[in-house]
Formats: sequence, structure tokens, C-alpha cells
Amino acid sequence: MRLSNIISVSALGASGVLAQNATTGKLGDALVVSNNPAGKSVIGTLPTDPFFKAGSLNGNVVGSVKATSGPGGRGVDYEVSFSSLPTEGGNFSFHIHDAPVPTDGNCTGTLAHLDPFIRGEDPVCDSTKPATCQVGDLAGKYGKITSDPYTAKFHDDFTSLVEGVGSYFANRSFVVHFANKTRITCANFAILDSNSTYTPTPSGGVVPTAPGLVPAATSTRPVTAAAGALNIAKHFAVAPVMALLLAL
Ligand SMILES: *[C@@H]1O[C@H](CO)[C@@H](O)[C@H](O)[C@H]1NC(C)=O
Ligand SMILES: *[C@@H]1O[C@H](CO)[C@@H](O)[C@H](O)[C@H]1NC(C)=O
Ligand SMILES: *[C@@H]1O[C@H](CO)[C@@H](O)[C@H](O)[C@H]1NC(C)=O
Ligand SMILES: *[C@@H]1O[C@H](CO)[C@@H](O)[C@H](O)[C@H]1NC(C)=O
Ligand SMILES: *[C@@H]1O[C@H](CO)[C@@H](O)[C@H](O)[C@H]1NC(C)=O
Ligand SMILES: *[C@@H]1O[C@H](CO)[C@@H](O)[C@H](O)[C@H]1NC(C)=O
Ligand SMILES: [Cu+2]
Repeated sequence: MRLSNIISVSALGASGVLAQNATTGKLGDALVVSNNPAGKSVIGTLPTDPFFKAGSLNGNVVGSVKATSGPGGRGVDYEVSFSSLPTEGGNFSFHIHDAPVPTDGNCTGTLAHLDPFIRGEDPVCDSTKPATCQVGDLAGKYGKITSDPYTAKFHDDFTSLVEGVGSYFANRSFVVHFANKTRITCANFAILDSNSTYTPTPSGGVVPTAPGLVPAATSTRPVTAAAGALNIAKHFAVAPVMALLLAL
């Protein structure tokens, strides 16, 4: 009895659970996702009409959230862009929400933030401990929309592009809010052609066409299977190099 208590307490200590606080989700801190498919990419683009027709809004916010599997399949690299924001009511936040936007465009239908570890919204996310925040709370973890136009690139370890897990978000949506949380506009994610942002180079390496994706490109090479390497060789006439390598 006593021995098993000692064992479980020290196990908790070793895993760091005792050091954590109330902001941690009911199911613990968000887990790092390490198996995102190389080159998989999704994008959500805001519609032409807003959900909340604020007086200070001319048309709708223009914007998108693009997400690509991170280096070595770890997490996701985001590129966000927003402009034509309302002239009052900022700073604006944006999050991944649980459900997709209904066909009538009603952002209320996107339900709550993506929160597979059941943390809840309060207290607010501590951006220095992103694992303790709601998985979908991108603005909380990586910054609110503080300018117009606003662009940002950031990496998140906790979102998944692998279907079947709670942190998967390609079938969900994102919402842009006023500072008072009123939902201004929202969009669904859609899967881009896999590997569409990557172009092989004659050196046999892989470079991104979009900026900010360099780590993903460099990490692609070590995990490239033999078949993939042969494919690159076929396309770029590095067969002699391959033959040399094989001969060694
Ligand atoms: C947890 O909360 C307590 C009381 O608010 C605080 O003293 C402590 O530093 C916190 N621990 C961590 C790991 O944040
Ligand atoms: C993208 O290309 C890499 C390298 O060829 C491959 O391993 C990976 O499975 C591809 N990803 C997708 C999502 O098709
Ligand atoms: C939130 O802020 C916006 C912009 O200032 C305003 O139009 C809206 O009425 C506010 N909503 C609530 C519920 O206060
Ligand atoms: C959006 O949906 C909510 C919940 O279903 C509903 O209460 C609200 O009236 C709808 N808003 C609009 C503008 O249709
Ligand atoms: C918006 O963010 C900027 C930059 O962080 C900050 O200086 C400003 O005080 C914020 N505005 C409001 C209304 O919170
Ligand atoms: C999205 O996908 C996840 C993982 O496969 C699933 O659990 C969830 O129910 C899906 N959500 C919707 C709205 O289809
Ligand atoms: Cu939100």
C-alpha cells in the first residue's frame, strides 16, 4: 500500500504533473503532435460578407489562416493575414473553433474553441505556457490582431493535421472576434493539395515557394523514403550521383 503510494507520487513528480496548476485542462496539458503528414496544408479564407455587420466595417475583414505540417511532422506552421478590420473594437482575437461554419454563415454555429483537453476559456491563456492553453486559442498563444493590415507567422506544437484525433482541425473553422468577444466573421478550413507548396530543386533538395517554411523543407529530406529519393533523381538527372552513392 505504502510502497505503491510512494511509487505513484514519484511517478507524478517525474512527469511534472505536480508542478502544474489550475489552468491545465481536465485531461492535462495539450500534447505535442509529432506525426503531422509532411507537406500537408490547409487554408481558411474569410467570406465577402461579415457575420456581424459592425458600423465601422467596410465590407468584411479580408483574411486567411494557412497551416502546414511543421518540421519533421511536429506541430503546425501558421501564416495568418488580416486587413480591412473594423476601425474600433480591437484588438481582435482569432481562434480555431470546434465546428465548421453552417451553410448560412452563422458564426455562432462554430460553437466553442477547439479544446480537446477541456481547459475552458478562463483564466486567460498564459502565452508563456502554450501547452496549458486551449489548443484552438491561437491569438492567446501567439498574439492578437494589433494592426491593419496584420500578418504573422508562428509555430504551434499542439494542433493536428491527422484525422481522427481531437486536435485535428482541418474539418473545423476559425473565427475573428472583437475584444469584447463578439464574433465578426468566420471561415472553414479546406485541405490544399498535399505538397502543393513544395517545389523540388535541381539539387535534389526541396524548397518552399512561400516564405517561412524553410524548416519544414529541410526536415523533409531526412525522412524521404528511398522511393522518393529515386523520384527526385529521375526528375532532375542526379542519377549519376545516386549511382555513386549506391556504389559506396
Ligand atoms: C501555481 O499556482 C500557485 C498559486 O497560485 C503559484 O504559487 C505557483 O507558482 C503556480 N505554479 C506554477 C507551476 O505555475
Ligand atoms: C509529401 O511528400 C513527402 C515526400 O515525398 C511524402 O513523404 C508525404 O507523404 C507527402 N505528403 C502528403 C500529405 O501527401
Ligand atoms: C462589441 O464591440 C463591438 C465593436 O465595438 C460593438 O459593435 C458590439 O456592440 C459589442 N458587443 C457587445 C456585446 O458589447
Ligand atoms: C445564429 O445562430 C444562433 C444560434 O443558433 C441564433 O440564436 C442567431 O439568431 C443566429 N443569428 C443569425 C444572424 O442568424
Ligand atoms: C492593442 O495591442 C497593442 C500592441 O500590443 C497595444 O499597444 C494596445 O494597447 C492594444 N489596444 C487595446 C485596446 O488593448
Ligand atoms: C473533426 O474531426 C475530428 C477527428 O477526426 C472528429 O473527432 C470531429 O468530430 C470532427 N468534427 C466535425 C465537426 O466533423
Ligand atoms: Cu473564437
